[in-house]
Amino acid sequence: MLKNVRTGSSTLAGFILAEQRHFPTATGDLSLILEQIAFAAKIISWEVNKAGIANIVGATHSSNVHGETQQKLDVFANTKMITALDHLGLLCGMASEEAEGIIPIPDKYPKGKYIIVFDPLDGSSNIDVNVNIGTIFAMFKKPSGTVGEAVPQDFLQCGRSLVAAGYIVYGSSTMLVYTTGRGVNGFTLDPSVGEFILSHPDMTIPETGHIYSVNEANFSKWDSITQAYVEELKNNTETPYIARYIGSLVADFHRNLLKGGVFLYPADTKNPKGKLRLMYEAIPLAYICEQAGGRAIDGKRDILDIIPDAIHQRTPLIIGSKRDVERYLQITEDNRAEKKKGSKKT
Ligand code: P6P
Repeated sequence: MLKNVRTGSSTLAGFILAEQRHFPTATGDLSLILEQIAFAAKIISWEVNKAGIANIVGATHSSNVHGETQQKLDVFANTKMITALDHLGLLCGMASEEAEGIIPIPDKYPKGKYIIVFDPLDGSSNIDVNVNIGTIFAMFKKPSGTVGEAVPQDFLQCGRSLVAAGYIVYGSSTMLVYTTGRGVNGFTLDPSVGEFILSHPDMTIPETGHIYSVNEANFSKWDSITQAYVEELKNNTETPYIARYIGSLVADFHRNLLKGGVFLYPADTKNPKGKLRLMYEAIPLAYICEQAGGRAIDGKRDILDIIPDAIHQRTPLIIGSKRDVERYLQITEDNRAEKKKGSKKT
């Protein structure tokens, strides 16, 4: 339980240092990386909030590794994250949605023991219509524990090995939410002083919610389990659910974290492995969600138990209030039992 914090008067830097005291072997490396991420977030927030004026909105003429047209802010945010971190001597490699391979630490800088994966600006297709977007990050230690350049295999760790995860949501205000394994805390940027201030201490997601977030235009592409699950949410007479879907993962997740509910981007016939990215979208949000008392699965397994095969691997994602997510597993189990019973009769 979080003690001795004063909401509204604790800066992110002060909070990070106070938290560090709970890790006796801490050297301060992770704390500095987190503060540099916050520094990059402030710069990205500034650009996002003036995008329409500075003509930084809109697409570049380039596309990322996935063939998606890169928005100018995508490229800007990616660059800011890299340059805020690459010279610290605390990281041995980075991976980003905006880069095909791993991003090496330049030779002129020392290497450290941490690895970071991030989506510099998720939901960027919403930039032009002024809808909330976000940055997502997750951090691991280099598996062998030695320093030196990270190799691709070093990135392919399951979420249970995470040392930190967080996101920044750029909306009506800019919020940074993160965990290092001792609960989840949220900080709101006060632009008048340029500081992230503790505004949401010890965030917990309600055990069950009344919000479901999914793109129902894909209904006909889902499997029968997913269709039955969403139909049940819509027709739940005990606690009527409402539909809220922004089409920006960080914004949809953040609302459900605060209010309770479930977000799902299931596999479908168009995206049989799911649309969202495992390493730098699902795993960090799953870590945060579990730390806040929720749950995150790919439809069968906990997201945090999945060992990635590739940095840009996609996954189905069902994430949010524990009981809402577990209902999906229950429907899956019931369906399996029905089929088994049916097969015995024939
Ligand atoms: P759809 C944004 O492009 C994104 O990657 C996530 O932020 C968001 O949750 C999802 O895709 C929206 O996808 O197919 O519903 O537009």
